[in-house]
Amino acid sequence: MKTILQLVLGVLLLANLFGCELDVSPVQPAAIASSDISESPSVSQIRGSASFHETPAPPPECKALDITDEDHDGAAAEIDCNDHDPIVFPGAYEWCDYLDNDCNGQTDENWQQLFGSLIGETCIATGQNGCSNAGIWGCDFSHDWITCNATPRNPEKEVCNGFDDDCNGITDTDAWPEIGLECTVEAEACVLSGVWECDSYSGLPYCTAENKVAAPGSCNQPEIGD
Ligand SMILES: [Ca+2]
Ligand SMILES: [Ca+2]
Ligand SMILES: [Ca+2]
Ligand SMILES: [Ca+2]
Repeated sequence: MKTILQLVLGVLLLANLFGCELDVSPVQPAAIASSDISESPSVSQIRGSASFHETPAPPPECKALDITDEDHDGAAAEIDCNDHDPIVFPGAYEWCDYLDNDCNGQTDENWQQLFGSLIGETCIATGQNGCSNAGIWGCDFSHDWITCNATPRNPEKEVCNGFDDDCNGITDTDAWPEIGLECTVEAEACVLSGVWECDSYSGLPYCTAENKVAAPGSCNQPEIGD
C-alpha cells in the first residue's frame, strides 16, 4: 500500500515540476483489490493489474504549456506571425510602423484607412523665404501618427550647382549670369570654344573649352574633344 501511494505522489510531483495541473484521479484504495495488497505486488505487476488506474495521459491543457514563445508576448509561435517581435502578435495594436502588428495579413490597415490617400505621396516642407524641401508622407517616429519626412530649409548662399540655393526663384544665373553662354579659351595659339557650366567639385562656373586640347601646331585642325 505504501508503495502505491508513493507512486501516485511521485506522478503528481512530476506533473507539478512540469507546470501541469494534471487531472489525475489518484489511486483509490478501494479500487485495488485486497488480494493485490496482500500479495505485495511489484510495480510492474500493479501496472498490469486491471484494478489499478493507469496514470492518465496529460490533458490538452498540459500539452499547451509546452509551447514556444520566443518574444514573450504571450502568443505561441504557432499563432504569432513574428515570434521574434513582441509588438507583433494576434490582437496587437496596429501601429503605424510598416509592420502587420496584429497578424491579420494587412499592414497598417487602420492608418491606410485614415490616411491612405496621403501615405507615400509627395509632401513639401517650407522654411524661410519660401525655401522648401520635398519629402514623402509616412509614419512618424511615435508610430502613432503620420508625418511629412521633409525638413524645411532656409536660404543659403548661391552655389553653382544647378540648384536655387537662396530660394529667389533663379538657379545659379543670379550669381553667374554667364552660365549657359558660350566661352572661349586660348591654347597653342588657337581659340577653343565652349560653354560656361557649373563645376560640381568647386561649386564655381568654368568654361568647358578648358577641357579641350588644340591640335599641335595648327589652329585650323579640328579641336580634339569635340
Ligand atoms: Ca503596423
Ligand atoms: Ca494588420
Ligand atoms: Ca545654386
Ligand atoms: Ca538662386
